[in-house]
Amino acid sequence: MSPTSDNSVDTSVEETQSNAAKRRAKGEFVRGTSGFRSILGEDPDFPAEPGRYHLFVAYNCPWCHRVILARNLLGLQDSITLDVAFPSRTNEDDPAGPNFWEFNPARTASLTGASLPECTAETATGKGFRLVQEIYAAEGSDEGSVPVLYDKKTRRIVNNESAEIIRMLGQQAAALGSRLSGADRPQLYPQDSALRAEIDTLNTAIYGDINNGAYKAGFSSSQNVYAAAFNGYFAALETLEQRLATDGRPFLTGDHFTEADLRLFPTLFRHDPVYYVRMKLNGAKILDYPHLWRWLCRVYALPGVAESNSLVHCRQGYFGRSWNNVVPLGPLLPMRYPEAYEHPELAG
Ligand SMILES: N[C@@H](CCC(=O)N[C@@H](CS)C(=O)NCC(=O)O)C(=O)O
Repeated sequence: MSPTSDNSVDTSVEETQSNAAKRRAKGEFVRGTSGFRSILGEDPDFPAEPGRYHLFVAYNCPWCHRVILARNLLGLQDSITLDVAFPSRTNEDDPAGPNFWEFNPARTASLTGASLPECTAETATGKGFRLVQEIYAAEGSDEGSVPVLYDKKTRRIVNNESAEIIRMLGQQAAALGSRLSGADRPQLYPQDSALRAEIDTLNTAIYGDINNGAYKAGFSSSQNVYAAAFNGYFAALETLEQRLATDGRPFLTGDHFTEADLRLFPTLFRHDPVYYVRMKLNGAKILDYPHLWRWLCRVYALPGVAESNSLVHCRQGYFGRSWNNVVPLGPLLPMRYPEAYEHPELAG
């Protein structure tokens, strides 16, 4: 990962932690950093082997969406197993307390009034844990975030940083038993120093202004922090719109889909049906950016992308607990989502 840092964080991966407590006290949402950072295939404890690794995810989490996208696009669906937590975390009345990710396939979603078929129990540790936090606690950690890349052989956490997980899956896809041939598999971070520098630059801008910027806008309780995040978010979208418009390129760096596209997709997939309302990012819809809209539909049509997520989980997760359990049902026009992503022509 390319070191561009203060406080030794790589800002294409995570945000600086300097004065985090003071910034939070002033109403800024500051995302913490991930503690498990082993690299599969490089760390001798975690060799690349088919069928050995597992992902713990929640579909509404955009960082989880990154790793599920990488798993599917790289043809690793048979090699890497998956457990899916319920999109809303535990409530105040939960015996373990609030705000924990829970594996509970029987839990009812207020949006549908039924359980969610994609949700699973915890099937990898052999312990059948209810909470993600228990998987961390088993290794003496008080972290609790998803995604988690887990080694079923040694029953240990490998890594809980999505930027690193997608990179290592890309680099180890063949050794991990990808069902796709090298020619059919996207090269997410190709061996080309100029292209890698371009991807790194895009990653830093897209992470700071768009992926995490959306949370700074939606979760901060300071009007100034919100306004700065709002303006940064839409300025970054306009820059990407112009980037695609200049030469009509299909993907951000040109003819091929790379990591930069993969990392942008989860946020734009959530913008019109969720973030526009939930994160107060109502400056425009992606539909208002014709090249970005066609790019979104182009990526959505790639094999493995449509099934890599669920807007029902996203709506339930982002609105469920914080909006009196009443989930907004729109947008209805020009058509419902995600069906709208099958219609690049909608952007005119
Ligand atoms: N930098 C991490 C961020 C992961 C993250 O913040 N996940 C959220 C869900 S969207 C989470 O689980 N937060 C709860 C927690 O940290 O306990 C990554 O990209 O994997």
